[in-house]
Amino acid sequence: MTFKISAALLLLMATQALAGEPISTRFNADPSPHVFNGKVYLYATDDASNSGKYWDSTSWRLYTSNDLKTWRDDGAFLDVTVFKWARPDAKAWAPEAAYRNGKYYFYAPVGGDKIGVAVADNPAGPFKDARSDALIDKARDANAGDEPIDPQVLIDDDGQAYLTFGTRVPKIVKLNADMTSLAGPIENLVIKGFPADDPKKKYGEAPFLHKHKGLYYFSFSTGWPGQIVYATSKTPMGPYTYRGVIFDYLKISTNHQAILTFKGKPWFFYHDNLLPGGGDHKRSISIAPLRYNRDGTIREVKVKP
Ligand code: FUB
Repeated sequence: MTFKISAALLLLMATQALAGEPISTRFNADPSPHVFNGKVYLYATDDASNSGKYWDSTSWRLYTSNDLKTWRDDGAFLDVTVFKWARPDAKAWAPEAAYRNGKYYFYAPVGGDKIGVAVADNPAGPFKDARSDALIDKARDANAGDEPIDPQVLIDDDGQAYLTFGTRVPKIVKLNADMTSLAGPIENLVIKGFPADDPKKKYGEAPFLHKHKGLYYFSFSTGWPGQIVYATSKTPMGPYTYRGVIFDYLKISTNHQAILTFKGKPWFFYHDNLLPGGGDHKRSISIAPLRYNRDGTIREVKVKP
């Protein structure tokens, strides 16, 4: 009995210590967590190497963990020069990764107007450009939107992959099975039912599409500053219906989330300004447990007293 109580207490303490704490002492942002081969790979924007005045880093950072408690900094595993079509000083923003058929794909917003895709045999790379041009190019693609950034990929149970991205107007497009080409037109993702009494409830950035018990959940930031809110649909392309808030405003200009199920439990990844010297451009990734209610709605994540 004594042992059982101690073990339960220890587990509780570990969970509490975990929630809301930066995973690293190095500035990082825009979490893109994935489980590959039983291990968590967290791809991120590198805020430590930016000027402190803007998000002008040119490389991405990788962290890995076997338990979500201890994190290893695997370094600047990739930078924008992997894409020969990109300017070497192009800003490297919120990344995404996906696995299919033995290959790992890295989706990279470059310069604010293009999304590149790189491919590797290993989740930590080395990655090489999977094409000779960008996967999404504002200047080339109809309906790519004003700012094609923040790519995120869902591979559905039937094998169809979807890419979402964009600021102010959320975009969604089907990918071919090669994961490196578009399988259809870029469409606006429609969200209905925003609360009429709150004009701040609208799409801003950070799209994230996931599936839970057969329902599609589309979460995103409402803007600058932004809350993380979500909408649901019975079909991946939508239309989606607004459902509520997952995570409240932060004291920084951006909010950017991801949801990962690891060992059967859902986790919420986000960034904040909690490290010493932190701020709008010096962010730090944290995680917290995510909970669904029985009716499928998501409980608001609270990490501060
Ligand atoms: O890190 C640069 C930008 O800040 C991202 O693309 C946005 O989602 C916001 O987090």
